[in-house]
Amino acid sequence: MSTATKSTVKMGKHEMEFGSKYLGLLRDSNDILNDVQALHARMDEDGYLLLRGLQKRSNVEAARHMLIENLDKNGQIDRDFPVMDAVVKKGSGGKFLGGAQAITHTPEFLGVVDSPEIMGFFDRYFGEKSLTFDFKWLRAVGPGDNTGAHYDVVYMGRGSGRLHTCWTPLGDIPLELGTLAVLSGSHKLEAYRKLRETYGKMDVDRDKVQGSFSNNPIEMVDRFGGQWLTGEFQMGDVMIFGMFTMHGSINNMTNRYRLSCDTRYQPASDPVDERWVGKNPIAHYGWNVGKTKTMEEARKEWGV
Ligand SMILES: O=C(O)CCC(=O)C(=O)O
Repeated sequence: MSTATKSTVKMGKHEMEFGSKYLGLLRDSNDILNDVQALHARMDEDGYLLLRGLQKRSNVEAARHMLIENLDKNGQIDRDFPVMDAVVKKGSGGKFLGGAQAITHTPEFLGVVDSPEIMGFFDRYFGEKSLTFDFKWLRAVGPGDNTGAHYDVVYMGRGSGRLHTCWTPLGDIPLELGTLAVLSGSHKLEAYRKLRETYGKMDVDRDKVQGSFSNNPIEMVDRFGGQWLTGEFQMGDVMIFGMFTMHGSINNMTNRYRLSCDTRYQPASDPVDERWVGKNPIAHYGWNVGKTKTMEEARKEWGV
């Protein structure tokens, strides 16, 4: 089980208490790490795999250093504090660095997300050679920020049905820094079926709808069931989940950057979503371009 030092967390404007029906702790799957069948059964049951210390801590530390040095060069770090604490300079805020190849294609960064540890894990998990997208999602999440609840399929659903996300903390992340949270049950509970068949069929570039389903975690549990799960993370840990596991993150309540990346893996023999591979991946091209339907409007149409 994960540990937690706080008894409540906030996601957007909403507070949730550990031990209530809304919030619990993630469980890790290290006990079954070498049993591929058990890992698949666990993924099917929980919708995620938390693997502690899968990556080498020294590799993650090197990527963290490189990233903070880059933010510092960019004037985003408050130098009144130790630089490696990544305290956000006044006037700077959160930064999405997805696709910023000057950072995401450095040996330090690739040394984590393309490491033999993670590629080897997915080779074993899929029972065949795996590949990872060339596009890498990287986040420097600023004070007060969080990510709303969503399924990843709406952003990258054009290729393999076996695509998985791997969320990697680039630093030790206590709850107050804003950890990843998954909505257990959202990948398979019957109450989520309509949601999976409407929202889950959407493609943000084709349909021009906002991508995030909700920033109200309480409403989701009350309407559809399941429970939000989160916990503290250390460098080396990874969270792996499928395209239909609803997830988001809790608020960063500190003055520091929460640094993490999310990268994608699939069997190499499966079709690949063309937006995310190649020397200069196309990435999103229609999302938030021109007239965009709000999620509120779309949800009304879908009846969810
Ligand atoms: O790190 C976050 O805040 C969100 C991560 C996410 O959405 C993902 O891993 O797909």
